Amino acid sequence: MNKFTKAIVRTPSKSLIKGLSSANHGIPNYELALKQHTEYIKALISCGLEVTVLPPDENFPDSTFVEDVALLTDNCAIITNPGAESRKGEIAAIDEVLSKFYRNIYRIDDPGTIEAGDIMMVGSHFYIGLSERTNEEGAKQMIYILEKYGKTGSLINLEKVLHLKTGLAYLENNNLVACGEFLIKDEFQSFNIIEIDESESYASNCIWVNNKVIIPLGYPEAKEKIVNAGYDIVEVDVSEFKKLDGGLSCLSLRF
Ligand code: CIR
Repeated sequence: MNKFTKAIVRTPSKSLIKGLSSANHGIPNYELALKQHTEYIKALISCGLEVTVLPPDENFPDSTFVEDVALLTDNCAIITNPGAESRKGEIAAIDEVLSKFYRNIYRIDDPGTIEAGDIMMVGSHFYIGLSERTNEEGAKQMIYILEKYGKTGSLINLEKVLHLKTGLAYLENNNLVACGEFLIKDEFQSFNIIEIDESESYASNCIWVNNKVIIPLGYPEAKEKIVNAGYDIVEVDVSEFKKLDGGLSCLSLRF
C-alpha cells in the first residue's frame, strides 16, 4: 500500500474565473474558492501530509488544478504536457519545486500530450485514460518512463468524462470508486467496485490519503457507501472548483 507524506497545491489565482469549463456551471466566486482551498489544505494536513503551497499564477487560470502537470511516484517525477492549449505554460513553473523533492525528473514531449488527471495509480500499475487532453503518444511516453522504474501502464479509452479520475478513484485494498462509463469496463471488473450513482457522479473524484478518504461535501449516498467500505471520511466543500470541472484530486499532487 502507498503511504503519502507530502502534497503540493497551488493557491487559486484571481484569473480562476476564466478557467476552462465544459458546461455552463456558472463562474466561480474567487473569495469563496480561496476559502475552500484553505479548507482543502487543512484536510490534507489532517490526513498526515506536509503541504507545500505554491503562489497563485495569474497567467494560468487553471493552474490551481496542479495535479494535471505532473505525475509523482515513489522514485521519479514526470512533468506532463497538457493537452489544453491554455494550460501548456503551466509546466514551466512546476520544475523548480519538484527538484526540491526529486532527483529523477522526466518530461513528456510533443506530439505527446497528457494530463495527470488521466492517470490512476494502483500500486505499481498506472491506468492512463485516452481523452481529449491525453493522446496515445503521450501515454506511451509516460509508460516508457515508468517501465524504467519497474512499473507498468495500460490505456483506457474514455468516452464521456474529462479525465480518467473524473469518474474513478482507487482507495487501496482493491477498492475502486467508479461511476458511469467505468462501471462496465472489463479492465476494472476485478476490483471491489464502490458504485457511485450518476446523480452524485462528482463524488467519484475523491482521494485516498493514508486510509482516510477526502470526499466533496454534499453527496450523502456516496459518503455512506465509502463509510460502509470501512473508511474514515473528511468532507470538503469544493463547489467553486466544480464549476470548472475540477475535483478534489485535481487540486493537489500527493506523494
Ligand atoms: C480544465 O479543464 O483543465 C480545468 N478547468 C479542470 C481540470 C481538472 N483536473 C482534473 O480533473 N485532474
